[in-house]
Amino acid sequence: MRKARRQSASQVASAGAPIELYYWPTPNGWKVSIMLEECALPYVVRPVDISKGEQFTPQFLAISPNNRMPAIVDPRGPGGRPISVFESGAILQYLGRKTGRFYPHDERARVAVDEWLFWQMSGLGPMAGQAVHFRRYAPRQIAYAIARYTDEVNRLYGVMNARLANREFLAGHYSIADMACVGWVRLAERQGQDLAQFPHLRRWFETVRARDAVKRAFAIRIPAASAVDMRDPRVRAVLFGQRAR
Ligand SMILES: N[C@@H](CCC(=O)N[C@@H](CS)C(=O)NCC(=O)O)C(=O)O
Repeated sequence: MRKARRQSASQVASAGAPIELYYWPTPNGWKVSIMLEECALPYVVRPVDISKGEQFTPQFLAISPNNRMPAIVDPRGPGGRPISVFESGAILQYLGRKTGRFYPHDERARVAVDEWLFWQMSGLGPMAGQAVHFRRYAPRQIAYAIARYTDEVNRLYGVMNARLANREFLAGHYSIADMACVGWVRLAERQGQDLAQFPHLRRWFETVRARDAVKRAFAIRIPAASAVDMRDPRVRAVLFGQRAR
């Protein structure tokens, strides 16, 4: 794990110990960089090069036992002591509780945010991930698998589109639920989706991605990530066919 070259405004603005963000530029990583930027929390990016297997180092597994990024270490956690958090949904909720922002206290409003956050975690993310895998990365094109996941993502986009027909954001007000979804919709084309079919979803996507914090989060560059070639057998051996260790 190396330090990112670029530091955003909120990273340099505060003199306090920053939150460490274990990160690679994917939709799951973007969720957390967006929330950190939205809350102007000081943070430092610790790239985890998942194409090289850095997610399997003992140091990383100690904070993220599922060998997946993102994860965070907050040096000023509960009781003023450090805490690590893995799973992007848990991180968003933690940061929401810590800052009191984008995760309402009112129980009805919080339930709505949780519904759409869990919907993303259990539906949109995994299904879109599988759609991309079978459309782009599988060693051969399997029509049944491509149709199954592309159709399911299409259904999920339809659910979001209907939800957004009469409200600005997924849970009413802008929240961690929107942050969880926007990175996936950003990659709609790779999932075989056309936003022209979903006008309310497209309006929401344009609104969310135009936010300054979201722009800053999407602008974080990890040069090694741009250089990854998913056809490289060494990369494929790391990422695909993982079994219990
Ligand atoms: N449910 C996890 C999923 C995270 C996840 O799938 N991360 C991927 C990149 S998007 C990863 O770290 N992959 C490493 C690997 O496959 O070994 C979360 O939301 O945090």
